[in-house]
Amino acid sequence: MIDRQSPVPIYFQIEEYIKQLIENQALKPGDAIPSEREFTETFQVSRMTVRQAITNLVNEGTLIRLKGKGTFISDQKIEQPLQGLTSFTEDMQKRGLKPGSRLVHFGLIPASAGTAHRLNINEHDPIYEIKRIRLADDMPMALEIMYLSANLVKGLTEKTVNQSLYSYIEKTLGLKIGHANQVLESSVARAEEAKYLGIEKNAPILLIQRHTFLENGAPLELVKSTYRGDRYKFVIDMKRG
Ligand code: 16G
Repeated sequence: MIDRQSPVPIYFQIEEYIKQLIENQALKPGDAIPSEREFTETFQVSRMTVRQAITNLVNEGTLIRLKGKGTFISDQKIEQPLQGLTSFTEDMQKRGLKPGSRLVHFGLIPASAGTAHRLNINEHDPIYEIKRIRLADDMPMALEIMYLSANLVKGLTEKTVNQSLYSYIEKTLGLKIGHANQVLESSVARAEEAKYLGIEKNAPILLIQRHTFLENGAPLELVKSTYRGDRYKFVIDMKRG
């Protein structure tokens, strides 16, 4: 399996070998990989070389090292395309995952000056403030905090926001969602986010802020989403010129 004549470094060949095992599903997410000793014996290479290969795979997120337990295959990250204005429910369904929500907070409050400005309503107009954990196959993926004008998105209840909000807006209310501005930033989980997402405090997260508009130009929602850095990667196709 290891080609000592090859100009490809041996540690890199070991990395490729482990990746192959994952691709062939000989090793699945959550499985432990063989110990450093087993690798050195199988490949007849130094422990340093094996360690280098494993460290590289840990650093790129393919493997995860758990103190005192060993090294395991990480869960595959969800690839989220950046083009296309889709809902969480649609994104999960496309991947064959079961979408879900766990409502953390639902309130009807008066808009602050800043939120009113961004939603193009008057200060103190009623807005919904909704916080929900988004689930894929019952696993927490993201935490969303959103603000919507109650005079535009009428009749929201705790029950409706446990299902797809976009479906309620489009199918029940007959509003047409047009476009959104989105900003992505990297950050680390604060205590509250860590608790809701089931990750360690200070674990890497992706912060996404979306400002969505209807086709007629009216601002629809202000959303701040916190995505788990260990479960998500964002991809985009780019054209030159
Ligand atoms: C996504 C959107 C959010 C939208 C929600 C609707 C991002 C960053 N956010 O989470 O703005 O409100 O989908 O999802 O993509 P739903 O229709 O499943 O409720």
